[in-house]
Formats: sequence, C-alpha cells, structure tokens
Amino acid sequence: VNREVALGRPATVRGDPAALFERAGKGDRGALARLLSYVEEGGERSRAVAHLSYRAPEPYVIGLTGAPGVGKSTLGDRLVSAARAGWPNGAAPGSLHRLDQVAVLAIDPTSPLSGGAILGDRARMQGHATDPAVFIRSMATRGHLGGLALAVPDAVRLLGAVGFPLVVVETVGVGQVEVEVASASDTTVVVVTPGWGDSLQAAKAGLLEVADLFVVNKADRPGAAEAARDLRQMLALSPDQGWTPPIIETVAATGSGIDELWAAIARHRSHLEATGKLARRRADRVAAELHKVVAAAFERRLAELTVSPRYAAALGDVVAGRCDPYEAADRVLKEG
Ligand SMILES: Nc1nc2c(ncn2[C@@H]2O[C@H](COP(=O)(O)OP(=O)(O)OP(=O)(O)O)[C@@H](O)[C@H]2O)c(=O)[nH]1
Ligand SMILES: [Mg+2]
Repeated sequence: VNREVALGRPATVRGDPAALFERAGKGDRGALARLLSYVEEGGERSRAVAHLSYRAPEPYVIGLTGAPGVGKSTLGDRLVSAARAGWPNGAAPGSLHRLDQVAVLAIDPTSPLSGGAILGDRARMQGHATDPAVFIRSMATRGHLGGLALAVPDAVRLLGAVGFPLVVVETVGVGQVEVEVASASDTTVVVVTPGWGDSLQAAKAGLLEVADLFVVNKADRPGAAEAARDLRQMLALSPDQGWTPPIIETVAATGSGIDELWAAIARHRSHLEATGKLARRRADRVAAELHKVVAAAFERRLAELTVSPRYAAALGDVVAGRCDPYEAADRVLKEG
C-alpha cells in the first residue's frame, strides 16, 4: 500500500498530469500550480499538459510589457479589479464583461528561477489574495525547450482549459524575448513612464511595432503629456494598419485612467474580432509556435547526434584527411 492510498487519495493524483488537470478544472489551485510548474520545467510532463489543454477555447490574453518598475504589476492589479467588478452601467464590451475568473502570469525572462518575482508580485497583488477567482503566478524559464516563447503559450492554453477566460501576462524588460512574449498577446499594452527615456527604449526594442495600446503610467509625475506626445509623433511614422494605438495616461497607484484603459482594451478586442484579425493573429502565433517546437526537436536530435559514435568516426575521418566535412556530414545524416 503506497502512501497516497493510505491517505485516502487515488494513487495517480500526486504527479499525474491528467488527474491534476481534472482537479484544476474544478478549481483546485494547488493542482493548477503544479501543472504550471510542469510547463516551466518542460519535458514529458509539460508535453502531457499541452495535450490535455489543446482542445479548449483560448482565453483572451492581455500583455503588459515595459521597462522594469514602470508599474506593470500595479496596472495588472487594477485591470484584474476592473475585470472582476464588471463594466460600468452593464455596458458589456463583449465577453470582457464581469469575468468569473482572471489569471495573471508574471514572466521574468531575466531570472532562471522565479522565487524573487513571486514574492514581489504576491506582495503587490495582495489586494486579490483573498479573492479565489484571481490566480496569480510568476513564471521563469527553467528547462522548457524553446524557453518562454513556448512555455508561455502552453501556460496560457492550460489556464484557458481550466476555465480562465482572461489571462493578463506581465513581462519585464524590453529585450528580444519580451517583445516575443508581448507579441504573443491578443492585446499588447506597452507601458512607459513620463520622460523621453522609456519611449525611446521601447522604440529601440521594437515595441512600437507590437503595441496595440500605450500607457503612460505615473501620470502624476511631470512630463506625462510630453511622453504621450513623443509616442504620438513616433507612431505617426509607422504604417497605417487600420488601428491607431491609443495612448492612455494612467496613475495605476490611484486607479486614475484605468476605466479608459479598460475601455480601450475592449475596443481593441472588438476591432480584432470585427476585422477577422484575431483569428489571423492567433493562426500566425500557432505557426510561429509550431516552427519553434520543430526547431527545438531538431536541436535535440543534433545534440544527440554529435555525441554518437558515428559522428566521432566521421569527425575522425575529416581530421585524418580521409574525407571532406561535407561528405562526413552526409554520412552522419544519411545513416540517421
Ligand atoms: N507615482 C506613481 N508610482 C507608481 C504608479 N504606479 C506604480 N507606481 C509605483 O512604482 C513602483 C513599481 O511598480 P510596479 O507595479 O511594481 O512596476 P512593474 O513594472 O511591475 O515592476 P517590475 O515588475 O519590477 O518590472 C511601485 O513602487 C509602485 O507603487 C503611479 O501611477 N504613480
Ligand atoms: Mg512587476
């Protein structure tokens, strides 16, 4: 008799993705957290999670990105409140009206482990600590092949599959990974603060191209209007794609401007749905994802190949001058 059975639980529940998935779908947050750890780790169990999740409806994903400390978590917190409180006067913007459950994923591409981020964001988001309908989780890349670019979509699909219609993804920083993660959202919100620096950094990082919406947060500080103007000027140079990213000034610390932000997100969603862009975007995203999965599989096979005896033999022949590197490579690949 193993311990699980002795404790009166089915033996499979402990680490079995399918059993955890079923429990997560019934609102078991511990089971959900465990599944997200599997996704972070990558490997067989993360594959199982992906398989369990793929048929479910996709949640709507709002991406919040920007330089460290601009107020992404505080904004995310406010958006969660807005989503939970419902739309004023019952004017429901599509399915964003009064959500039963909201998930927040805080992504930290800079740290291999998520400990610090978890503590920080838990502290900031403690306003929702007692709201069982809000699920907050930090994620870092541990071993997932393809890193966050694959782990985040897996996590988002999992959250959708266990019943979250909306996921807010917060990404720190303005590097390449962040742009990638940010652009994996349905509505990408780029957050800057007053002062020319953030906007310029965002532009350099390629965030202008992926932004559906800009937020100038900390508008209680001097220079917010100027920052908005700078952004508007930069945007005027980019090609018209049927949607001009609104620029919204907020004070996340007090909640000022959050209604406007929420309304702009809802407008963007309606725009995506009405024009068919949402489906196209998602299809593009899946294409990029599949490409990465295949690339990761090739990488893995290459790594195996280069430590095989066959590879060593071919290499030996090149070193000894018995064949050229191309012939050797052909031989290595052909016998695969
Ligand atoms: N003055 C002012 N401070 C703000 C505002 N919004 C957030 N802050 C403060 O700015 C600091 C950073 O806020 P966070 O929400 O943690 O910012 P973040 O972008 O999530 O930070 P990282 O996750 O570390 O990149 C905190 O001390 C907030 O209280 C605002 O509108 N005005
Ligand atoms: Mg944060």
